[in-house]
Amino acid sequence: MADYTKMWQDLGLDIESHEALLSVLGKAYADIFLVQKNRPEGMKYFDFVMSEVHGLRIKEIMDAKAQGRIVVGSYCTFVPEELVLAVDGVAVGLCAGAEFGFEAAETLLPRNTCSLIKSVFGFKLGRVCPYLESCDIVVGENTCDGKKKAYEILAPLVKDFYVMDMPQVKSEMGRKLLREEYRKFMAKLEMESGKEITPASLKRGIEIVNEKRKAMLRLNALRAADPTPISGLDALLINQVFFHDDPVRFTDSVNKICDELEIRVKDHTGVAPKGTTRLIVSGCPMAVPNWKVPMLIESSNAVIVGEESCVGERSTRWLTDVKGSTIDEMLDAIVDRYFNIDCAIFTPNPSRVNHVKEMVKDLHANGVIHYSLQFCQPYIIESNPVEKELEKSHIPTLRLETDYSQEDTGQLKTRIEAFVERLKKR
Ligand code: BJ8
Repeated sequence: MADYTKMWQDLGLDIESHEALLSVLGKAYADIFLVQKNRPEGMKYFDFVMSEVHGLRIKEIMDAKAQGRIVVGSYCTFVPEELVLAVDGVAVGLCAGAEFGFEAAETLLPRNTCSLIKSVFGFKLGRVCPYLESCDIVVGENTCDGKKKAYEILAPLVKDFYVMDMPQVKSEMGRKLLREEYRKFMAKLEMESGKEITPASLKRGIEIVNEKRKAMLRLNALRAADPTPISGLDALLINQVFFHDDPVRFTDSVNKICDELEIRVKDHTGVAPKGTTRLIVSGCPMAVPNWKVPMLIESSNAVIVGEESCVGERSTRWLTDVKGSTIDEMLDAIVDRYFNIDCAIFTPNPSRVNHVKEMVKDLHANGVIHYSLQFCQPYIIESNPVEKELEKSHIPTLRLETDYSQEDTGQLKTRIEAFVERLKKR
């Protein structure tokens, strides 16, 4: 990587802590990803993106800012990239997947806060995230109680923190609320960017994001093959890069790897032998660099073939209808698309478990690992009925609850191995 110290200094990063973080991440990446066997050639692009994730990509974002484009960061898949693109902005997902700065975070938050939220604070207080520091607007959404209360404390620490309210029920009123919030967000984007959203610019934003999602749907479908042509770790990585990369270049790179995977499927080439135990992971999102559980699963004679998660299918499913020609029609189509997202903050939330069942069937999975972050009430509470419903449909399920530390890896590995053994005996 070139020397980006000056750029990081200008962004106000703590250079020493940032270097330390990058060196830990670089080593973890090499130990987890680069040691995998039979990786598709197309993963080289994503390896490159990861090697430059705080370098070249940030440089591109700074160049975009210099050209007058705004940068909008978010912590949730409910924030529509289509709208940001409609003002020619740059949308970035703000990663919160590392156990960094938790001690500082716990001076502001209770200890029993989920790791994802603590990581948001750790990155901010430790000044180690160039994405967060380059944002013109940071959007916080009123989803789970942990996030919405934590955002009250985060808001004064961030340059322009914008709160988006969120429905909790899939009702007509809920839909109206989401539409109104998206409309208000459009006005905010127009004000900050100084650019008007036109039918043409909104359509363009929708089309770019649809293409990105189509590429991901193509990738997901290819994982139905046995042997599976790509590891769950690599697929997760692509899902994580989904939130940072330039959308057009990302789409192109995913389609390229899909071309390669199609040939692999035809040739019966896979990352693990045919008949390897196949698992779906369902639950909380795994933001970069949260790779712990997938790494444990795939080193236990199993392969992950799908992610029912916001870093996974909840972000990539459903395209936005492009038929509309007015802003109102297109906004309705965007609301229709996003209102499908079956996050556990919704009550009730039956479509989520139904989709897990569909994924098991379509991807020929042998079982499901339900992944919850400790202290995440929505997903932990929902894991019980989800497990019951899946077991009723004869889908073996293992519920895991963990955090970002490495302390429980031995215990998790033992449970995962026992689960994989149980599946093999069926
Ligand atoms: S749409 S899943 S990205 S809210 S793990 S912070 S839920 S206590 S992240 Fe999410 Fe949007 Fe929903 Fe998706 Fe709270 Fe749970 Fe922590 Fe979580």
